[in-house]
Parts: sequence; structure tokens; C-alpha cells
Amino acid sequence: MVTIDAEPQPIAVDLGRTALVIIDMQRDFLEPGGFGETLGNDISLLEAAIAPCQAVLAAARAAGMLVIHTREGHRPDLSDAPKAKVERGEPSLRIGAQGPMGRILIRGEAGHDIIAALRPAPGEPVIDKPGKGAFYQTDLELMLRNRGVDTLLVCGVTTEVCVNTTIREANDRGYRCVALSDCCASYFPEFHEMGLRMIKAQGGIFGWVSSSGAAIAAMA
Ligand code: C5J
Repeated sequence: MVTIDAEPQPIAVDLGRTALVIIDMQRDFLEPGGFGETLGNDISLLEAAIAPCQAVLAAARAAGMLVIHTREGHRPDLSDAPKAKVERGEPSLRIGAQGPMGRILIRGEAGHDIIAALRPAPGEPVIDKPGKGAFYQTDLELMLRNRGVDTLLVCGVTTEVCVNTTIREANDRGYRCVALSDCCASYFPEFHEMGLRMIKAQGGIFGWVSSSGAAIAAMA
């Protein structure tokens, strides 16, 4: 067992039963011409999370931990994309439309890929999810149960959408979740801040909040 310094209190974890989950660090959210930018967001706000994610990823690999990557996206025929999701908002390009990195948020397109800096290593599971939460309509829970995982270290984008949704889903399924604050980011800095505060408030209502430095120190 090791202890990760966290809020609202330090958490003791068994690294053999802990997975690093990196949420949606995809070109469509972080690079020009992707889904994030078509919605009018300033994508440069997500860049800060890349280097801390790289550092935690390297430490988790060195510690032999399970590393799981997720990607949000849909089948090319959009049969798994709810109409309400596709039609929502006023993006310059809707989900499925042709953009500079291929069709927006469609599996197999360049924009759907994980950014080069965080490319999954061979053997690391990649969960393709149609929703915001990584448990919805995926085999993530089965994978975690089969490996005896009880704790998730969670990184990725965006803090208040897919990171928060995944942590809430995981919490309800009995997993202990630690969001690594500097490894998460949002197009709205205030939502990032509040997204983290919601997790750790009320004695840790959904989980814990820590940082890349604290997690790496515990893995060393
Ligand atoms: C969003 C995500 N924000 N990965 N997706 O639509 O947070």
C-alpha cells in the first residue's frame, strides 16, 4: 500500500488494484478544427494538462499499473449518436460533418485519435464511448472487475463534462476515484475549478482530488 496526498484527506492505495484512466485526450478536443473548436471554445486552455498527463502516464507505466485510455466518438453511420446530442448547440460543424481532421467525433477519423503526446502503448486498453461517461455502453466495468481494480486515478478533458461524469459513474459502482487536478482541464477555467471542488466537497462526496506530483511521488 502507498499513500497519495489528496483532498479532502490522503488516500491509501494498492497500486496493483489501481488503474490510471485518461479521459478523451483526443485531437478533436485539443487540436484546431476539432469538435471542441467547432463549439467556439479556446482549445489552448486544454494544453496545460498534456505535460502532467505525460508525467503520470510514464510513472504509471514504470510502476506496472493498468493504464486505460478513453475516446468519445461515434460510428460512421451515427447509429449510436442520439439525435438530441447531434443537434444540440450551434457548432460550426456538427458531429459527423467533414472537418480538417476528418469527420467530427467519428471513430476511425484522424480527429478521433488520442494526441501523439499521449499515444496508448501496445496492450493498453482504449475504451471507445458514445457518451460522456466512460461506463455508459462500454466494457470498462467488466475490465476493471476482471482485474480486481478498486481505485481509479483520473486524468483528461474536460473536467466538468467527461471527467466528472466518469467519476460519478465510477463512484456509484463502488470505485474510489482520485482526480489529478493538473492532469485535467476545461475550456472554462471556472468549471475546472468547480468540477474539482464538487468531487472533494462534503468529505469527498464523489472522491478525492490530488495532483500529478503527489501521484508520481506515491508511485516511485
Ligand atoms: C465534451 C468531453 N466536453 N470529453 N467531451 O463534450 O468532455
